[in-house]
Amino acid sequence: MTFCKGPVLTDGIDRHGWAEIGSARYYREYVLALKPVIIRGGFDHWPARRKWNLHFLRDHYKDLPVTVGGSPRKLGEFIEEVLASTKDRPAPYLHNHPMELWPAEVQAEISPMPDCTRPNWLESRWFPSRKPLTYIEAYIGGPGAKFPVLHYDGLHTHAFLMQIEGVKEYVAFPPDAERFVYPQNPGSNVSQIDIENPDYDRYPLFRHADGFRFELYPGETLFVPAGWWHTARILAPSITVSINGVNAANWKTFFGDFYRSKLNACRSKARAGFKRLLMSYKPLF
Ligand SMILES: O=C(O)CCC(=O)C(=O)O
Ligand SMILES: [Fe+2]
Repeated sequence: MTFCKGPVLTDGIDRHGWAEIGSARYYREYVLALKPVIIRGGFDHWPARRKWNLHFLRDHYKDLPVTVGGSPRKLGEFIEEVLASTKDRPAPYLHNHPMELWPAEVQAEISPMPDCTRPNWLESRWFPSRKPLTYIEAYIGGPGAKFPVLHYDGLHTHAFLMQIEGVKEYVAFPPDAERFVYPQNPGSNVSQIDIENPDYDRYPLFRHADGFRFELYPGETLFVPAGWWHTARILAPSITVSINGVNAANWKTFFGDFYRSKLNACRSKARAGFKRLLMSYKPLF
């Protein structure tokens, strides 16, 4: 069965060992070119690469708090469900879990970030924001689990997805496929397409989208460049860690989005303040 019928999905993503390609060629041919690639051997220095699997996390970190599908849970209980997950009866998918919520000793096991994620200007102290903008997230799920939407990452950041255990299948469409994937609103980074069951009557142009479909295996890092539409499903019990990034390749689009989001936040704050002022106004006569 294919992940998605209709569009042309080639399994032709490039794969390179980090030592073989080296940072200069990687940066020129993939990062600056905004071209997806899978890098092997980028995070062999992580203790997590040797130690982590679902049984290890269940046994060693069973009391860690997680929120799955809106409800608070303990990691150990959740992983029991993942181990019993099947394609027909999938366990819920823990996705975008902020690693900063877990103890420093756990975070140390996925540190430092691979060189293929650098330079990452979100890590800079000089960035005009009071708190760090990098966000490292964890994803844990079993067969049948899928990421909820086809999207590109918010604020036009790049995504780097490090696969620690299990197998995932991704689809990805280039930024210029926007008109084929029907964003929810003009300018939205979320598509209306249900990738596993596309409604071609409502979204006929989706048949014309050209993209990639490929699998991600343990030890591999997937680079999803800014603006690339993508989503994933799990084929074998899976642990992934991600970080988002900004560098010369996406600085302009990132900063445009960042500036607009700050402006909109200021505008709604000002509107709320003005409304409060009007409500509290009592005529003197
Ligand atoms: O591996 C996945 O589930 C996809 C994650 C993703 O695209 C995201 O968090 O933005
Ligand atoms: Fe994403």
